[in-house]
Amino acid sequence: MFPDAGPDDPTVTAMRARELGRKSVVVGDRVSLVGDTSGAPGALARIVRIAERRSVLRRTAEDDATTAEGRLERVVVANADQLVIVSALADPPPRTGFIDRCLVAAYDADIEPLLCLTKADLAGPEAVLGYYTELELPYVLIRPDSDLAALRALLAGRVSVLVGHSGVGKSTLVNRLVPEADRAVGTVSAIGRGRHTSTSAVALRLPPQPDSDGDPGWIIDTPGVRSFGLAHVSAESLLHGFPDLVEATVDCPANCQHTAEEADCALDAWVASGKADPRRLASYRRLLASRSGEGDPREPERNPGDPLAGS
Ligand SMILES: Nc1nc2c(ncn2[C@@H]2O[C@H](COP(=O)(O)OP(=O)(O)OP(=O)(O)O)[C@@H](O)[C@H]2O)c(=O)[nH]1
Ligand SMILES: [Mg+2]
Repeated sequence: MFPDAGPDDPTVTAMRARELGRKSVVVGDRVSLVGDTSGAPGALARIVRIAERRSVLRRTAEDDATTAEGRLERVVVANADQLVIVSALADPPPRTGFIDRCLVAAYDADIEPLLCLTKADLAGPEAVLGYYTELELPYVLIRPDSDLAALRALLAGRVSVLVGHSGVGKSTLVNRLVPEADRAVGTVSAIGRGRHTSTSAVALRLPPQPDSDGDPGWIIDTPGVRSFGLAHVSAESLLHGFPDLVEATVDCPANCQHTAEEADCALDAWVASGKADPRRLASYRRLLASRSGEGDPREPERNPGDPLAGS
């Protein structure tokens, strides 16, 4: 029904047909085309059907579902198999609060997470990796001269989407993986923020590798985001982004909300006995609070003494 075009097939320009109504087409969608699919100059095809999506990665502008912004839900991509959470180790500095949000979104959408730590030439990964010790989270380290074979192996055979703050090096990485991609790359300002160089998401076919005859996969570059709002994720599902904490909650009283105000929440004892990092519990509770409108995801939420914690 939706055969894949091969690498040598022409690039077809298509527009959404009126019969699709208000349904929007997003990057990663598999579609049926009619009309001129020759790819010749000036040829225009029409998208008449969108296939059922295997996965949908969403984010909201804010965390609080009671506000208009919180209800503004954006589909980032469809049909991704892997969420590559790109975080620089410096310039801009890593924010585990942001990574935690991406992990929640990945588990919620049933997309496998991969942590990609860039700019490893500028700072070491120990602090970030230490925070995730309990989580069997796969990760790769990237520096300008690093060999990308391990990353290519993790990307092979699937559709991966890169997400991260502006300036962390997503497009730089895409250009290395797909030399003809020619994605614009930006600079990072003195305050350590990128300039939102990429303005739209683009899916690119990864090139075949000489030592492998399998499908090299697809990579989707996306514009940098300031926050990853989670208003669409239920309080229950938030916990799935914290597999190191989940187990403790079987000992919670019925209807425990797991907030710091809950006198008998079993998470406090779990952390106190060293079974999980207290910073992970603090991060989970910051997310819970933020969803009920007590925090603003756009502001770095820092814990005094924990420079990694912002989002
Ligand atoms: N030192 C160092 N700099 C890097 C590395 N990767 C990327 N950069 C630099 O970081 C800056 C931002 O890179 P981009 O690739 O534009 O970042 P981006 O994540 O695509 O940013 P947006 O499109 O704004 O979301 C550029 O100046 C890159 O040269 C790295 O591994 N080490
Ligand atoms: Mg970019």
